Amino acid sequence: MDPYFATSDPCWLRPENARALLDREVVVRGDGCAATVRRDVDLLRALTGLAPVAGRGRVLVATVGDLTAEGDDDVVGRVPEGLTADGYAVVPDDEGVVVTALDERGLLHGFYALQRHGEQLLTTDVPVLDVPGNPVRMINQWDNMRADGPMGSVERGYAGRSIFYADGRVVADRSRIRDYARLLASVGINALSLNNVNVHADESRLLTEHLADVADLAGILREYGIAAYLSVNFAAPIELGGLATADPLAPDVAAWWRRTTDAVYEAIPDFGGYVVKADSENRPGPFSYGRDHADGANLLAAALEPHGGRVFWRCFVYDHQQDWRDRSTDRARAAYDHFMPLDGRFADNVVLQVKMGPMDFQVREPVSPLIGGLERTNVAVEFQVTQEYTGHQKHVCYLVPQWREVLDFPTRGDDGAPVREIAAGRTFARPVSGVCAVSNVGDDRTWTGHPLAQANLYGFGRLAWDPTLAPDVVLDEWLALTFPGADEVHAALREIMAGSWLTYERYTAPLGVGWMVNPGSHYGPSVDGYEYTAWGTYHFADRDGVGVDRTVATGTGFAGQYHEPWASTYEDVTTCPTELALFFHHLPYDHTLRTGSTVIQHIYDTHFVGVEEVEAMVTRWQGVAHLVAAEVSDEVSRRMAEQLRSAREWRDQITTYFWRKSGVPDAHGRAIH
Ligand code: GCV
Repeated sequence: MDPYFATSDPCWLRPENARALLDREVVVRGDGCAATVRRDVDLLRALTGLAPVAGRGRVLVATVGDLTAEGDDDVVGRVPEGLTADGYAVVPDDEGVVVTALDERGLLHGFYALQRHGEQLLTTDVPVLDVPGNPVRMINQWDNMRADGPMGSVERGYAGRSIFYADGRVVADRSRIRDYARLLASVGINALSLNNVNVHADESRLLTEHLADVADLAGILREYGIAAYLSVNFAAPIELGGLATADPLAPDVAAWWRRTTDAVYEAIPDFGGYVVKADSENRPGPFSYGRDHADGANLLAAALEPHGGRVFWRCFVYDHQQDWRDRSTDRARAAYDHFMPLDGRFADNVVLQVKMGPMDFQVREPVSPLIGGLERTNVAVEFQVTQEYTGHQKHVCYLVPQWREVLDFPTRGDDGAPVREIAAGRTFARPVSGVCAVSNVGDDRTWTGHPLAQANLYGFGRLAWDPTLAPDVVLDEWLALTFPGADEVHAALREIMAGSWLTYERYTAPLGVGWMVNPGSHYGPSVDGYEYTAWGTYHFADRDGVGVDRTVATGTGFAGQYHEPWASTYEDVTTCPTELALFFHHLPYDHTLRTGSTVIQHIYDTHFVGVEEVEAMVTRWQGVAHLVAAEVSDEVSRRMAEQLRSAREWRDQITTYFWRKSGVPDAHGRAIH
């Protein structure tokens, strides 16, 4: 029998959460994802010893097609309007409930919903419908095949080594991968890219030499309704094919991609497609041949198109060899400047994958203007679940509120479409749009290093499925499933986690200016760490003020990339949201913000308050730590101690730096060094 989280924490899939389901007779029809449901029910019964209890009723799991074929017209007639691919309905009948769907993936999602909502859903007396808000719900692994490269086993990974690869090969024991697929499917993820977007020589060969292993991984994912994708090297025709060029307009290059892609589909008929990072941070791309990114993306799209595959083409394209003396070049502008002129030129199976902000997953950024700008191109908004700039999974930082804010932003201004509608492809009929996120898991027993960081993986999946879910609702779901029955623990963790993103923002880089982290690692404070580098990530602090002038009138013009009213709102310092004041403006320290506080006093206040909030978190946690299993509570306690140390270091470096620069003392006379 397959293992069920044999070597790891089951996260939110604790077998006891299935009790209400297992108390009932479960009848499953079908042989695709339905077979997975059947097997998981058997596994759960074996693990818990729970058998159907007389009088508790039965749960029938079957597609609409199957019900119709069996003559269950009454149930089919009561399926609510609006069922779509991957979605499910739960319909009460005389014997209990029927979980039904148009396809077997939907059955799988319904099965996990029954575990999530238990008795409440199993005893519904009205039919319930739940369909995904986004067609594409993708996770990107940044996993490398070797651990000895500069970025280790998982680039920006904070939870141990890759669960997929070791020593240049796909791991032999794939039970952990199956458990991961189960976790992802349980929150509705339907696509997974298997390797780092920085494709090194080993990973490049996944496409050719290691194809049998990839097919095996794709087979595991298929059982859980997840399509496998590979990140590919744009220069693969040279690297793997021995050609002299990777020019997207060269016929032999196109032929190589076609042949190679045909072979992939022969091995994996339902392969999802490619993810590409090109002309970005030393990755090869079409620019080397005087071509643009539409030429590049369409090359791969043409190879994938006959098979129904897609290209996720990343828009993280900027000059990372900038001269810090040059104040006219602005990294924030880059994605829009490169891709907006190409809108309408991309093939139908190209999806532009746009990071949520114009820079790089900072704790606070405005929404990328490219998301609202594109009108004739599929878009997927990219989030980062791994906590690269938000505390490396040593700090508690529940990111769902940040993502929800991005998804709610009415970026197109007057036509009111929030990012979530654009990502869902509901504006301009873009059928393969959606959301993607960089994974935060590794082979750590808890999957995520910090046990509380599991909430971010859970939360991303839930928001990808339903982008209107409230962050607190998602948090409550996660708490109930992860710490079943522990009300005191829930109350404490709710307080600790709900506002932890804003707390993190308070004690790190102020007012949207970003960075101020140690170069390379991106952990811990170093105010000038990136100030005189080529990365385009500056704060321009001097004795008079700080911030980046991105206005049209006097700055880089970035504010002008937005639709109205945002262009004017950001342009004008009196209307620019306070939390983005230094992202858009270079302001004197004595400038009075919309909050009534000066810039310098705001910096002092938020940093002292941020640390006080972490101190309160630690105290709150200490009050309930003994109620949690020791292996979890020790891990949380250890990491919280580091969070407190680090937050104090941030506070002290930032307040001291700005006091020394400005000479303005703290109005409240607190200790600055
Ligand atoms: C995978 C940032 C990270 C890199 C990452 C890159 C990207 O620059 O620091 O590690 O590379 O983003 O998203 O491609």
